[in-house]
Amino acid sequence: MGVDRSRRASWDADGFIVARNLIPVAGAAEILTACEHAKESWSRCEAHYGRSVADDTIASMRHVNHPAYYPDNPDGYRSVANVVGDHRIVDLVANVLGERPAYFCTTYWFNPRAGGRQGGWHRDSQFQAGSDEEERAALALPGRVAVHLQLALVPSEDVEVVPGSHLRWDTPEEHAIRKAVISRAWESDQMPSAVRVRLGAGDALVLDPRTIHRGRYLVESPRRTLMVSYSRETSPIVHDYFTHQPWLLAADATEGLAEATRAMLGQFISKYRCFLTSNERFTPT
Ligand SMILES: O=C(O)CCC(=O)C(=O)O
Repeated sequence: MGVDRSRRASWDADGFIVARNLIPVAGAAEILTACEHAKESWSRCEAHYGRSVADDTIASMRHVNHPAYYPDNPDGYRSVANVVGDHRIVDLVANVLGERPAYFCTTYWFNPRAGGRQGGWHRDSQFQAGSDEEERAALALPGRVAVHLQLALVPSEDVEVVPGSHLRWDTPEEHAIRKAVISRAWESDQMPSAVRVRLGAGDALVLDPRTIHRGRYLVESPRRTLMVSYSRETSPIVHDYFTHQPWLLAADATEGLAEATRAMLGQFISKYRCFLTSNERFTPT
């Protein structure tokens, strides 16, 4: 794996990078067709719940690489599932992490049919921590590093980031915005120093979720983005709706997938095996 030092330096300083034309437009179009097929199937029945969780305002589905969403479409399944181990993606993530990444989840982002909104500013850590003290402590743990790789399947400008915010705690102004979830003031357009990321089809955004960031969910503005989330192999096990992927234990789950994807999923299974057999129910998020 060759390290692109300028990319790594941008990542270290800003907490995100953009890789233009990571996947050719035709390749992005093929993945898009397959994801749309999966979304149709998911909107009828979410596989973990066994019933629909979709409504007109929803803007994402998790586990778009679940084989249940591809009945009679094995080619579509392969083209989405193989993104997880695609060397262009894995090498890019390895470049910023400084080590081979460990897969943990896929998400498909799309514009909602109703209830458009600007999206809430957050650090992902705020959804796991009970207090600011806990969140500050979690942010300081190197093992907690995760990476979201967003592959745009159509052009979109729906993610904003505060560059460098992963390296420090909030200013009072940032804090007041991102913690104002109930009043919805976290959807403010006044976040200081925010930059909007513009992506063409096939471009990738790699984002450190410790940054202050948000997605935007506009009805009239098409968005179709496949996100693959990775952490470090040594990151702590977190068993939740994101990582609960028991279907991967089925003998034929990874049959026919690319060797690199099988290796990536195999590593995930080894780490999570004893949790994947639990009957715990998680709320889709
Ligand atoms: O891309 C989006 O819409 C939001 C992504 C995000 O905030 C996240 O996954 O933490």
